[in-house]
Amino acid sequence: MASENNEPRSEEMPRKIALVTGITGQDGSYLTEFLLEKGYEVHGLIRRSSNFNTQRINHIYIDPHNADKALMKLHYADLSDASSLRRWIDVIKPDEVYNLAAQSHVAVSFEIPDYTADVVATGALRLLEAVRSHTVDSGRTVKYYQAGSSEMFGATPPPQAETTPFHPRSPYAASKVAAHWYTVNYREAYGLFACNGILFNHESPRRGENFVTRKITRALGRIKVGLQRKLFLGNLQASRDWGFAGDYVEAMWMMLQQEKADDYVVATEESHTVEEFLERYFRPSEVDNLKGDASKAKEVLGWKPKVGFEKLVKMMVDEDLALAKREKVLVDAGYMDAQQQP
Ligand code: NDP
Ligand code: GDR
Repeated sequence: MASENNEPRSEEMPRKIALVTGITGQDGSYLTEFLLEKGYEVHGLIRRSSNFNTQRINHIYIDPHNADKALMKLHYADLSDASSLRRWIDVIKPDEVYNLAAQSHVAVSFEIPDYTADVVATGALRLLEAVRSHTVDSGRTVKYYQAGSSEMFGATPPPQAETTPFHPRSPYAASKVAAHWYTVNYREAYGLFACNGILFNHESPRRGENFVTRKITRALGRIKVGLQRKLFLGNLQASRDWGFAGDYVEAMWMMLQQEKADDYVVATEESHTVEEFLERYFRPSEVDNLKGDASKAKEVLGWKPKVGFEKLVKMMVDEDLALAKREKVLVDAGYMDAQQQP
């Protein structure tokens, strides 16, 4: 079970420090909220973008000049830049590192395979190496979490557990398999406290708008208020085990609170299909059916999902309907183009 020493610190106990890559993403935002709630100081690595990319964390951002209250701090870095990773680890001296950064879209990985491998596979290796060399030079202990994926199982039939063989079906999934084994190797070769979470799909109102669940709920809201007429989808035969991102970030943290570093499947153990189909969205090779077996996480970590499929869908539909209504106000006032599609 999770140890208790991560609760908010008393005056004399130093706060735990976490470093989160991918902090601006769906999971990064939920994990940061969770860790701040636990009393951590959270440092996030963000990449430079010509547009602001911090929408998911703006609500928890406090200007660093307000030193007592600003417990989330942001730094520029990139998983393709090893020097930035090592430098920030030396400066921040984290107790825990969560590697959530990725080019995380499976279909897009067929379009940019080289870049996907560089960030997802070699990026993880760069971060592991930065952590390892920092621990050697400083004598400190740093725990590492790697964001693995059910996509690694790919063509292997369900239910998929920790012992199920990987059979990746995309450049993204093959890169995640490499990252998985780099993590195992650093644990075995150097004794690093490094864990792989093998997480099945998890969604939320903060999900990227080109993943299928969000694409559907976003369109539903817009169609309902008259901002959109059609929704184009791909393979509706595909089955996925969909959970709520807020539940899954807790499992990440729990893994790093154990005595021993290990790998865990995190899933709801329920599977559902996508309900519409359009041929032009078919991918070159497709993952048909994913349904996790999370028995180990339940037994060892004491983790279980709080939000089921129906509650998740309702949560996303409600939020996207409210968002579409706000958009409608802007369209009606002439501040936004009605054709502007997500
Ligand atoms: P998102 O796509 O929402 O977030 C990805 C994050 O990675 C963003 O913060 C993004 O920054 C950042 N990033 C992308 N490229 C780089 C780079 N080169 N250097 C530094 N940061 C970069 O993903 P999720 O939050 O949904 O997922 C988190 C992790 O978990 C990912 O590794 C994903 O592959 C994995 N995963 C996700 C699952 C899910 O169902 N959500 C299931 C299993 C695994 P920016 O905001 O600038 O784009
Ligand atoms: P996935 O998520 O590939 O499982 O990867 P996505 O939501 O993109 O696809 C799920 C399934 O829905 C089918 N599909 C469509 N997908 C998209 N994006 N758009 C469509 O219009 C559409 N129509 C049908 C897909 O073919 C697929 O079968 C997600 C990512 O978060 C990964 O980073 C993560 O590792 C895995 O989940 C677990």
